[in-house]
Amino acid sequence: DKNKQILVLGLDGAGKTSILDSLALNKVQHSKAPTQGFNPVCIDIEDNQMEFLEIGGSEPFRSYWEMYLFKGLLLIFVVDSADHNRLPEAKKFLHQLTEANPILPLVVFAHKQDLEAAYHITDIHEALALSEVGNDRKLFLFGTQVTKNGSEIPSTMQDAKDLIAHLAANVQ
Ligand SMILES: Nc1nc2c(ncn2[C@@H]2O[C@H](COP(=O)(O)OP(=O)(O)OP(=O)(O)O)[C@@H](O)[C@H]2O)c(=O)[nH]1
Ligand SMILES: [Mg+2]
Repeated sequence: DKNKQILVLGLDGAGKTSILDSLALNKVQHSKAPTQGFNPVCIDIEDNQMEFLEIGGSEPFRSYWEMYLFKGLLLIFVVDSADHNRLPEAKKFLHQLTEANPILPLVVFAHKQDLEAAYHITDIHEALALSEVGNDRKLFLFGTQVTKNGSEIPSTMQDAKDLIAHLAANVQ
């Protein structure tokens, strides 16, 4: 369905814009400002144009997340792996979304793996209770990071990009 988008959600500061801009350029690009509302980004992947839609993670914008679920081909949920205090909050929102749509494929980015305090993906899996997000759902978890502006994106992000393209082509 050409009108459907890949939704990119997660708490403010998790790294959504930085991830999208880096995936679009294939070079690390840190975001310069928090997203105020909506941030649509088109990314070319293997001859296909894919439309991503980030919705800002600050409180005023979170009420829109669930409303846009129906437009989602798949959900990318980004967490700051080093922001331990807010993982329970991230989990709460993620579970609200997954309960609202029990089949939407889910790709979790355990982001900011470069930070000393970052939790390993196994701890993120636990903290977000990913084993409880539904048996009928495709679920993937990547440890990701963007470091120096202009550097190559890490291979796990390239892998994630390829997987997202594959999923988007196969779920309707
Ligand atoms: N150390 C580190 N910092 C990162 C990484 N990715 C993003 N950041 C920083 O985290 C901050 C927030 O990044 P954004 O991409 O704006 O986060 P966001 O999820 O889009 O936030 P909102 O738009 O407010 O919802 C910025 O200062 C980024 O430079 C990363 O992998 N490692
Ligand atoms: Mg943003």
